[in-house]
Amino acid sequence: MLALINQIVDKCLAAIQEASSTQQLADIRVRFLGKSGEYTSILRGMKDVPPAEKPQMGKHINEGRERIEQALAAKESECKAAELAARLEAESIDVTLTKDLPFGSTHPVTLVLDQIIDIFVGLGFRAVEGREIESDYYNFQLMNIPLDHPARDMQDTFYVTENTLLRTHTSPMQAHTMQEEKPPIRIVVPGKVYRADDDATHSPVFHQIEGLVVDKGISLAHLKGTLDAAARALFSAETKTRFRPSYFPFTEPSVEVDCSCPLCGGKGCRLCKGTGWIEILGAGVVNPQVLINCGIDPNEYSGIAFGMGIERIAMIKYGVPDIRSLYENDVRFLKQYC
Ligand code: 2NL
Repeated sequence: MLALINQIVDKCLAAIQEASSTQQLADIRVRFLGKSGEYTSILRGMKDVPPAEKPQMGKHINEGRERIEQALAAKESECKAAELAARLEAESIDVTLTKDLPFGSTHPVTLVLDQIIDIFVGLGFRAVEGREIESDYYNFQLMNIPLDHPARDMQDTFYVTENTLLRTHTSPMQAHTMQEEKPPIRIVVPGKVYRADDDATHSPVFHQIEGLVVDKGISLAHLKGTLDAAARALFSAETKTRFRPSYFPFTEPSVEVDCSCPLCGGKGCRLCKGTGWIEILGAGVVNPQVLINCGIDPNEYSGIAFGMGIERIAMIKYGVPDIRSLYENDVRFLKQYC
C-alpha cells in the first residue's frame, strides 16, 4: 500500500508540474483529491491495514496529501500571476491612439459663464456657489417676495416638498453669505436655476449669475459704474449702457439694464428689433428689508445687486435665436463657439 501511495503521489506531482493553467490545476485537484479522486480512494484500503500499522499508514497518507497540496498551491500562484499578466497585456489601452478621435469643446454657456466670472473677479468680486434645492424661506421670504407673488405659484416654481423647492434664482446663496459674513461683501454667485417656463427664449433650467456688494456708503452710482465696466468687458469697449426704472421686491430702486446692440452698434437691426438697445440684466439697490432679513443693519450698510441669465447673454453674443439649440447637443452647432 505504501508503494501505491507513493506511486499516486508521484503521478499527481508530475501532472501538476505539467499543468499550465489554473483550470488544469482545478481539474487535477478533483481528479486526485476529490470525493472519488484517485488519492482519496486510498482511504478505502485502510480497512484492510492491520491495526498496528494503521497510525503509520495514516501518517504516510497525510504526508502525501500535504505534498500534493503544497505543489498545487505553488503552481496555482505561478499560473495566476501568468494569467493576470496575459490579461493585462490583452486588455491594455494605447493612450497615444487618440489622434483620429474628435475632441470635445467647452459649451457656449460655460464659455460665457466663465468669461463673466472672470470679469467680476477682475473687479474684486469672489465667486461662490450654493445648493440648488433651497427652502421657501431662503428663496422667497428672505428676499422680500410676498406670499401672493406669482413666482411662488406651483405653476411657476418646482416644489420638492411644501417648503423646499428648486431655487428660482441664486439669491438664497447671497442670503446665506450675508448671514455668515460681515461686510464688506463682494460676491458673484453663478449656477443653475429653475422656473416652470419653456419656449424659444425660456428654459425650465437655465444659468444665472447674480452679484451682491454690501458695504458702507454703497449706492446706485457703484452699480452703474460696475455694470458699465462689465458690459464693456463682455461685448466691446464701445458698448454703452442705459438704466431704466423697473421693479423687483428685493431691490429699491430697481433697474433694467440695456446695452447698445453688440450686432449693429446701436443703429438698429434684427437682433435689437430696430431699437439699438438690448436688455441684458436686472439690478438695483438692495431693499433695506432684505438686509434686515439677513441680519445686516441698513443704517450702517447698504448694498447693490444684479442678476443676469447666461443663456440670454450667450444668445445675444452669438446671435442664437432659439435657446433650445443650446441644449440639443448637436456638435455641428456647439463647435462653432469654442
Ligand atoms: C433678473 C434680475 C436680479 C437681484 C437679482 C438680489 C439678491 C439679493 C438682494 C437683492 Cl441677496 N437682489 N438679486 C437683484 C436685482 C435683479 O435679477 O432679471 N435676473 C435674471
